[in-house]
This record gives sequence, C-alpha cells and structure tokens, in this order.
Amino acid sequence: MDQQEIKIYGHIATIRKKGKIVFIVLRTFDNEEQVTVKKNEVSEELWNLVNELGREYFIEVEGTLVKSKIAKLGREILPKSIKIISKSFPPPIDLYGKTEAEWPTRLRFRYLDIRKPKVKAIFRIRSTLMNAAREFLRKEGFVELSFPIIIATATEGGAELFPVIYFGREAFLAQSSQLYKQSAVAAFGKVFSIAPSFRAEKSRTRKHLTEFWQIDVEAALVTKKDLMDLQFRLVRHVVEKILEENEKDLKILNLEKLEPWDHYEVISYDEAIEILKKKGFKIEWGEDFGADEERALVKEFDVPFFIPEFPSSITAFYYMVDERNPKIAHRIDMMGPGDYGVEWSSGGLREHNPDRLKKRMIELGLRPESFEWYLDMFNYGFPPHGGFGMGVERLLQTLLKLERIHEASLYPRTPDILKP
Ligand code: AMO
Repeated sequence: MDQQEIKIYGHIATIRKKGKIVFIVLRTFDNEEQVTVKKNEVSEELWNLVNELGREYFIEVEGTLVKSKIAKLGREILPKSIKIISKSFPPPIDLYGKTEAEWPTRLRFRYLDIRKPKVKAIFRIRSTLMNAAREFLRKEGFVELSFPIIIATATEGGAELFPVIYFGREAFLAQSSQLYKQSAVAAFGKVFSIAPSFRAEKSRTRKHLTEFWQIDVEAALVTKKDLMDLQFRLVRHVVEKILEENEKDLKILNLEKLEPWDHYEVISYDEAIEILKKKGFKIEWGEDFGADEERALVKEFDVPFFIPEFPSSITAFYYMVDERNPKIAHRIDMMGPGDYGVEWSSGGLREHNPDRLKKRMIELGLRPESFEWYLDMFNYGFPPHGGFGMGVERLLQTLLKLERIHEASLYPRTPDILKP
C-alpha cells in the first residue's frame, strides 16, 4: 500500500519552517512521524494554525501517510487537519538539542526528560527485563510472592535503615526481603519477589540509589553451582528477550552490539585480592572491595564472573560459614564485566541451624532478641537453602552502558534527590 488515511496523536518534537513548507516531527507514544505541511496543499485555516504551534504541544493529526524518499523514516504524513489538544510552555530543557542539559537540570524536569526517545528506550528495555526475569523464574518453578515492605528489624545492617512511625512504634522500610524469603522457602521450596528495597546509605556514587529494585530469589536444597548457573541463565534470558523485543530501542541507544554472554567465570576471593594488589591497590585479605577496587576488578573481565566465597567477617549473619574453615563464608557475588561493570548480586548458602545463627549474630555485634521469630522458625524442620538478590538498576546499568545508575531509575532517589 502506497498511501493510507490515518489519525494520530503526539507531541511536537521539532517544528521547522522552510518557506512554504513546515516540517513537524511528531513524537507519538511509540514512534516519531514526520508531518509535512505544504502551504499550497492545505486550507488557509490549517496553514494559519501551523504558525501557532510550538514544541511539546500535544496535537491530533488527520491526513494521508505516504512514502517519502527524503523523510528520515521513509514516510511522511500530509495533513488534512490538525487539532491542538493541549498547549505547552516552551520546554525548559531542550529535548532534542545536540548538547544535553546537565544531569541536575534533567532531573529537575524529569517528567519532561522521560519523553526523550533515549530515555524512553531505557525504560522500555527495563520493562522487558522485569518481565523476562519473572517469566524465567516462573518457568523454573519459582513461586512469586510479595513480602512486607514495613518491617521491624534490620536485615542488611542497622545504620542504613529508613525509620517509619508505625502507630507510635518504630518500624523501618525493608532493605531486602531476606528474612521473609527464607521463611517462605520452607513452605514453597522455590520463591522469588521483584520488589523495591530501601537503604539510607549516604553514598553518592555512580552505583548507589536509596531506593532500588531487587530480584530476590531463594531455593531449598541448592548448591553454589546451582545458584551461579541459575543467575547466569537468568541474565542470559533477560538479554535474549531484550534482543528479541527491543531492537528499535537498542538502535536508539547505539547498542546494537549487545550480545548474550556464552559463559561465566569464577575467581576466588584470594585471586581477586591478588589482581588488585598487582594493580597497586593497598587491599588486604579480609577487606571488602570499595568502589575503586570493584571498578578496577570488573574491567579485567569481558564475561560475567562470580566470587563464590568471602571472609566471614565481612559477610552478613544469614550466610553459612564454612565448617572446616570458619574464616570463610559461602557468600557469592555476581559481577557484571567491563567498563560499565558493577556488582549485580549477592547471595549464597544460608545458615539454618538456630544455635549457630545466634552465635554468628553475637559475633557480628547483633542482638538475637531482635530476630526472635526468625531464629525460632529454624526450630521447625528447616531445609538447607540458598538464594540471591539481584539489583535491577545495576544490571541495567551494565547492559545499557549507563554512566550512572540513576539513569536506570525513572525518578531516582539519592541522599540529595527527593523531588520530583
Ligand atoms: P546486597 O545488600 O548485596 O544483598 O544487595 C543485593 C543487590 O542489590 C543491589 N544493591 C543496590 N543497588 C542500587 N543501590 C544500592 N544502594 C544498592 N544496594 C544493593 C546490588 C546488590 O548486589 N539480602 C541480600 C541478597 C541475598 O543474599 O539474597 C542483599 O540484600 O545489585
């Protein structure tokens, strides 16, 4: 078909007058169309109206869609009528300029910033990611559950909690669903949730948000190898789905070369320390990797990799400590590779013996009384289990080569940003 009568709606992205022709780039919800208004071919009324239009006006266009050799999309719309549905102030940030507004300005007007094709591409891909992760886990037999967001105790360290007043009592926003997903594993065997996590960390880095989303997974009777394989296959499935469903978005982001990795690597904690020492870092056995160390380490890899054990002193209480070598705990970190690589997940095997757990809590300076129900549940025939929590924005940051994690969040929350 060479031409077609259509009626479409959209925002005016750009409007350019060239003598007796006006070119409008109309940003519809899922595309861009060129509307070409020729003075000699439209009514006087329509020509006059065109002169009133401005950027970001939301309009209705009725006309004929025809093939075009000059238009970028290979087609253009010759309008018969244009209606202004909603006018716009001149946009305070240039959505189509060659030089992008500074990040703080973009954030201030984020509700406009998210209209940009590049930003929309990121969030259409995020939507695929969420759906693909869910689809993959359900196919693997995991049951999706929702865990409380308002909780009574810290799970990932006390200093990072956001307090809430809960009918006169102190409560907190969940840092993760750790304790609850573990409780559910005894009932369902394989569980997951995709939910927000809140951390009151005053970290102003390229990879920290105070509100982020986790793909939280827990399974009974798993080995460390099972957990690594599962995570690798999960990420692979996500990438495959993005390639399948977001071809256009990848093009907008210049990421046509995105490829699912065909294998993963495993390095020991000791090896990671060695690599860093060779690179001149002053890091000793027993320390966790800081931002600079992590960045240097991930650059050494071009496929995702796992570090499948850590010193127990830097590992949360719920991980299983190695029986033969108590200096080591069975925590596994999954790292995204390359220049945009970051830690994607933490996870591992859990301790399910309540006495050993209690001892661990005391060793780490925690009060077992605060974890009464959690400790108690392990007295009722609890299966060995393990799991992981994968950061949605972190994964997206690496896959889409985003300089800062904030770009993977529609309305990012950081110590400095609370509005809009
Ligand atoms: P952890 O605290 O390592 O582990 O968090 C798991 C994953 O969540 C992401 N993440 C973050 N993303 C953005 N901003 C932050 N401030 C932030 N903090 C963490 C990362 C990280 O790898 N309960 C355990 C997981 C488990 O063992 O199952 C946990 O929360 O991608």
